[in-house]
Amino acid sequence: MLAEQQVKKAGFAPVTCTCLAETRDVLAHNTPFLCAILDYNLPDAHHGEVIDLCLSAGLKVVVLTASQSEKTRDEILSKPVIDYIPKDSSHCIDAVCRLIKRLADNQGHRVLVVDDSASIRQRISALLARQYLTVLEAENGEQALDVVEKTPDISLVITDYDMPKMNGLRLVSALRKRDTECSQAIIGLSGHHDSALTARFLKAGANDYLPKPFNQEEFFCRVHSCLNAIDIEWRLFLLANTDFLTQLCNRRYFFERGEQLATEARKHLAIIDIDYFKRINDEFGHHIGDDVLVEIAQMLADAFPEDTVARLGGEEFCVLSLGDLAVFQQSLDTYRQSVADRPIQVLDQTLKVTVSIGVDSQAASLSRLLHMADKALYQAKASGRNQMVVYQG
Ligand code: GH3
Ligand code: MG
Repeated sequence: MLAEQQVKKAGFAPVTCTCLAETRDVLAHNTPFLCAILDYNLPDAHHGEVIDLCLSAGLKVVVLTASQSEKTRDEILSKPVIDYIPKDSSHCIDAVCRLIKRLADNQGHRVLVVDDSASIRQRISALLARQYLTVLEAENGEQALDVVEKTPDISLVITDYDMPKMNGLRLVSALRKRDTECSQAIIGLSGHHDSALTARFLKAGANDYLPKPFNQEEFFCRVHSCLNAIDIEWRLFLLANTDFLTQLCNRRYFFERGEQLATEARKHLAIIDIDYFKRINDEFGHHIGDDVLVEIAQMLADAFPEDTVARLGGEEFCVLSLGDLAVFQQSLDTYRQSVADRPIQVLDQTLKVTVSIGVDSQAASLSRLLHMADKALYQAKASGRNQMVVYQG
């Protein structure tokens, strides 16, 4: 019952069974489950029979057991279960909750397995797939870099050391050299019994190292701790770089992105400012004003999926584009028109909102682009609002 409460508290919807027969009844309904948390010893099944039952129903299985025997542990781990958790203290329920959460979060992660041995790749991939991870494979470092280039959202790379073309250490260094927003966690592997290899992998930038052959439990623990670290890193990145209200990039991200694009020869920048926004707040209240900001921001993000779209502050937004200038200006004007044409529905209110837009594409630096676009925006406001002005130097 404690387990049920804790699992619920962690945000999941458990179905509990107290014996093998009841488990059979529940499975007969074909309900999709994230996983099954099984007690090895049930009143009508003392030898882990429920494990085979759930595995044969295609469920991911985590086993809890009070048994301290090595034999039981080995027997459980010889089956394709996700994990084995000893019931040695009340903390085991915390471990179960952490594991379920990890499994649920794993569904959004891709892992790249790099090894020149097809059978080892296959074995590691099968272990990872058992944990809801999406697995990609490469035969050597060169191929791995190619896969990472084409698949930017890989969270973890597990790489062997000794491979043709590019070995694991060179791959780690090359991955760490890449200048991307979110880096991958890396685990090095090797069958060499060279004690210096651990330090060499870690110094090259790997997060962890495992000698081959490895123990399955240890492997999962290390994979989980890497993915936990990646999740925290990503959450912090989003917190630091996203505007809380509109979920657009924030001012800080925008200026950092501007720095990264400093050497790009062709950049265009637009400042979008809601017209008479203060009146909306005054007339309908701040919360309706907030809803309008969210709606206008969403429309802007949808209109410029390829560009950097940010909330600069207040009711002022910004788009930084590297694309074709004529297409950019046309898209901005289409956006302006669609805002004007589409009354915004918030609660029981229908509001007419317009935006003014200032654009510059001549200045070289981000600060000059902003300055010129701001001048153009001022002109758009002074000429009656609901219009776009391109700065003419
Ligand atoms: P203009 O057409 O000249 O741009 O007039 P305006 O009323 O849009 O501009 P002004 O700068 O006078 O007012 C902007 C208002 O935006 C004032 C401020 O209270 C409001 N504002 C800034 N941030 C937020 C926010 O996060 N939520 C809400 N609801 N209002 C905000
Ligand atoms: Mg305004």
